[in-house]
Amino acid sequence: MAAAADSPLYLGLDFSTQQLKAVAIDAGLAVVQRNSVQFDSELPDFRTQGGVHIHPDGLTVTSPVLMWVKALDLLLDKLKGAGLDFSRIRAVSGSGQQHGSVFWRTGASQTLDQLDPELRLHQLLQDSFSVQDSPVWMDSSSGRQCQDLQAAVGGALRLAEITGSRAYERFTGNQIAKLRASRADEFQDTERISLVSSFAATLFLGSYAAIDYSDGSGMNLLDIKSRNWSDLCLEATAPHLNRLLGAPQPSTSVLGPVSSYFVHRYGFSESCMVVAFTGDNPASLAGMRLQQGDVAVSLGTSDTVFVWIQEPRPALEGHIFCNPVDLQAYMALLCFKNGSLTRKRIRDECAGRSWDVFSAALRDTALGNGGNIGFYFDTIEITPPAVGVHRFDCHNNKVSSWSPQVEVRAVVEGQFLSRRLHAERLGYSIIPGTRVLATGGASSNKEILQVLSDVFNAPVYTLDLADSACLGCAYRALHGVLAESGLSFSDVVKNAPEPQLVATPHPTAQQVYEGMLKRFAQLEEMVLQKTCT
Ligand code: XUL
Repeated sequence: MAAAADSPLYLGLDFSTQQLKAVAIDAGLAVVQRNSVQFDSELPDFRTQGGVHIHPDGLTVTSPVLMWVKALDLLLDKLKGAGLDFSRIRAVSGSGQQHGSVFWRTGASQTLDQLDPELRLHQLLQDSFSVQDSPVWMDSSSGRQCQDLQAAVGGALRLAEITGSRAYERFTGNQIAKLRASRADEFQDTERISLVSSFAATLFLGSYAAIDYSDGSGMNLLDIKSRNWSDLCLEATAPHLNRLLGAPQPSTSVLGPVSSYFVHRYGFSESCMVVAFTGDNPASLAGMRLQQGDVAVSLGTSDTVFVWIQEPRPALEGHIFCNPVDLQAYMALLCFKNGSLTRKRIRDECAGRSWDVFSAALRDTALGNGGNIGFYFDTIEITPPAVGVHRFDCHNNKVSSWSPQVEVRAVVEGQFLSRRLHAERLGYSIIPGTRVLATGGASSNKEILQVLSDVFNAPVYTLDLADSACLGCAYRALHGVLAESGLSFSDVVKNAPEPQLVATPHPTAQQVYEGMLKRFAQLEEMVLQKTCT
């Protein structure tokens, strides 16, 4: 049933690397508007490629902060032009690419407080940033600061135990430390540091928005257990950082009403609330409506795995973040560089460049592949840091080749055993009711998903969500205003479209893969020792 023309709406935004997106939903969770602004093509003056500038050193990667501000001006105009009645919006929330940072110049809070609705945000805020080119998640120029931080806190594992991750160059604390050392004057002239998410919330709020626990977990600064800044990490990063960051807050917090600028310029209601913005990965978890026991596997150029975790065990690989929808829980994020390109290479070499032949090979070979196990790291892998192709027979002996059909099954089984092994190492466990949610390009291949289902011994569902982060934020906006009446996030989104069941595990799957997983772990250890020497 269509919602009444004046019924409430909830707006979700996503400031991602290449574009700014918006989704508006009604209280029945139906999408009523979608819109976006592409940075490269719609804001060409900023001369970005893929939304970023890669600096001559090849390591430094930044985005112009004013491009993001201008994109918001443009997006709101587009939404208005498309007929969105802003007065119906009860709450807005959003997400940003994780780890990126925004440096507000001294005096910017006063500017934010008195925004003139006759002018555009990018005109009003052009002098409000001490650093014009914001470091983004693709930056890898802070290696030195990572080493310093790990040394200061007592090693990589200790840092992971405190913050959920060992030091990563893209993590914000290390970017802040680098900026403080390399651009002391700009740093000195900074009154507040935001993440991309809290910067975007700040624009709506007209005052500095808190960093939320979940996105804050991607900084190497937050103690994920106490959910407060770690003094040890702050001190090792920069002086007075506590003051520059402000206190972190739950990701479900209602931060306050939109600023009068939005009321007067766009006709937002004075009572429209801003719900804390968060990182794009936590927001995707909300968009996919992940629950305890579920695992989301995105099968793209690289494969990404998200899991809901109750008892985290931070390690030297992967990341643990505070959970964006449940204050007691956590989420883990794992990235695997060798995903679809590797599957495609094996398809080309062993299946005559045909996905149909590749699928037939999966159908015609037995679960467990006769005990053969393969590791396919065409490029140096992130999880685990190994390289090369390594094949082992059922006696753990190295072999140099297999029949094309065995090779096809080996690449897919090996990849999914690895996804499961590394998720379990961070504290994930399969429980009754576990669902595997598959997204991304390869999620349209039924035979690949059957192997996924068998290896995880759980049903696999697919989700057609091109904009899970954005939709997740529209859900989070709705939850923000309903949470006060005690409703959990899962209560609020229970009527969202259900994912589609595409594969259920074979009756022998558990028996086959339990043992295989143990062997896989031992063999991976051997591969790692070989490639690290
Ligand atoms: C996660 C990460 C990326 C960005 C992409 O740690 O760096 O997924 O969030 O926007």
